Amino acid sequence: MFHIVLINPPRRHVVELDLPGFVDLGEISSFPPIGLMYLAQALRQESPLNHVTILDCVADGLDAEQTAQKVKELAPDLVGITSFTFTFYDVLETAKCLKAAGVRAPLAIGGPHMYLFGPETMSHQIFDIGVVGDGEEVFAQACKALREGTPIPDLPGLLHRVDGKLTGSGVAQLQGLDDVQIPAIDLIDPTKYYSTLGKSMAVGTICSSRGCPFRCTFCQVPHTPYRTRAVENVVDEMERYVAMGILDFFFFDDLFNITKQRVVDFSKEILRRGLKVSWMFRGRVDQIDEEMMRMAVKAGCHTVSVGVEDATDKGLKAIRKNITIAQAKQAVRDIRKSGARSSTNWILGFPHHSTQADMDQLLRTAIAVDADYAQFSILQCMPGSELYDQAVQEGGLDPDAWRNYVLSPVPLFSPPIWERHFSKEQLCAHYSHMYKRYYMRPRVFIRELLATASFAELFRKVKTFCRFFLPWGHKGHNDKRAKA
Ligand code: B12
Ligand code: SF4
Repeated sequence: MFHIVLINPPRRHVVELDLPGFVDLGEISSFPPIGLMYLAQALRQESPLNHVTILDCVADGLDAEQTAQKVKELAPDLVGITSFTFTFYDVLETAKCLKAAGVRAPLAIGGPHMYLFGPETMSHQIFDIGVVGDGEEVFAQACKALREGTPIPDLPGLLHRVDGKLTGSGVAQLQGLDDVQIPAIDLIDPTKYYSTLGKSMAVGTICSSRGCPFRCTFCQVPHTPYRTRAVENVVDEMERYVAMGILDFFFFDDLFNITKQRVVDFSKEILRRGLKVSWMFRGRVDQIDEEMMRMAVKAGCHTVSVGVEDATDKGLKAIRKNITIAQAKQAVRDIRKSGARSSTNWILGFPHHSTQADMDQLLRTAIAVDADYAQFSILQCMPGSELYDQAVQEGGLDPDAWRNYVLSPVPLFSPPIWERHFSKEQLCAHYSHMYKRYYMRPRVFIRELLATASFAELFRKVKTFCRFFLPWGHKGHNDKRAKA
């Protein structure tokens, strides 16, 4: 047997802005590490000799040292760790603890972080193998080579060292998703995962597509071609969860409703199989209409989250969102008519947000679109996005800030913000103001009360309200971390 341990590392030092009352989804939810579950299934598929364990330190509440002890007890032949750029400090800490605990197995790293900083990450000699992109095929090949004692192959996206020198480049990309196996659901304990945002506490997460064909200027979603899975295959995965008693689903696609027809076909398949499930998805406003929503709701859809981002058609054109405010209003109306809940996302601090009037307009538009929930965030330009390049060119962002963080991560790193017209502090003040003004409206209170199904839900809503709106509820991340 060749034992591979895949680690979802502790998340104790996530890079984020110190925003008052910010609700981190990670705090009110715990989701299965699906990237690792896909990898695990691909490894098992590659050879029956591969035995895989997934160690989810977030769900198990393990710190880096406890993780290292656990891994040591498992005595693996190969260890893999997943990373976001925003969690890289914890990833490196975990890697160091593994070595300190005497874990000698080769260490591989992958995850969304590697798209942005593959070579920089591999400059930490502690990592033996790096994967940029879809891990299934290339990591299985690397694992096979290690198991059989042959050289690691040269494949796009597979970074490794030959005679101490880093080799490999490019991005690993699966051509289609239909050959990808359903992730290894049996390797996780579904009772550890929950979300207070779903219909029930126990949730399953599914990715029915990868990539996105759009090119919004602020977004650094890995620009890989958009690929979808067949709806039958996605519903097969749902059925696997249903057999384990999980009936509520989050679709983690960047773009679920690429076309209305796809949502209709998916809904029909759920209805055809008679599954009593509930689900929510994230998508675009231009592929929503009443008919599609009615079918989706019939099949269990309860919430739709859409990115609108900016206040005016001119602004939306500037960020290349390819939608209009009229479409956003119509989509929210259609979602509401169908009986589902809607959530909109908005961004403060685009380079064309230059005056107080622009900020007022953003809030006015959000209120006019009037979704059940609005999420505001401050523009964080990440390498890989067009706005990041523009900010660097104009001298608005230090081009080395993120790179230096990756080369020498520090625990309380504050993400660099493009302060083109507003300082970080001013943006944070606008952020708080927008949340207060959006949610302190009688119609929002009434809607929320009418939509509250249980005492537990009411309690959660009151708690969130207190965090935002009462002086003693205001706690930023750094405050929480200082206490930790
Ligand atoms: C779902 C999701 C979440 C979930 C996480 C659920 C979970 N348990 O994983 C939640 C909502 C909690 C979340 C939180 C955050 N997220 Co998020 N999230 C996503 C999202 C939409 C999908 C991720 C996913 O499941 N992809 C599908 C799987 C199949 O892909 P994958 O995980 O990348 O895995 C594949 C490869 O990367 C590789 N791989 C992965 N791990 C490993 C390990 C090894 C050893 C190998 C070899 C390969 C490998 O193989 C896998 C299979 O092909 C992505 C967007 C995206 N398109 O990736 C953003 C994304 C990952 N999130 C992002 C961010 C910034 C965050 C936050 C930091 C936001 C914030 N400021 O709060 C927080 C983290 C907070 C916290 N406390 O942890 C960024 C990361 C950017 C970066 N470079 O770090 C992304 C890319 C979105 C974006 N464009 O900004 N997120
Ligand atoms: S913001 Fe959404 S639609 Fe735009 S590129 Fe990113 S994932 Fe695609």
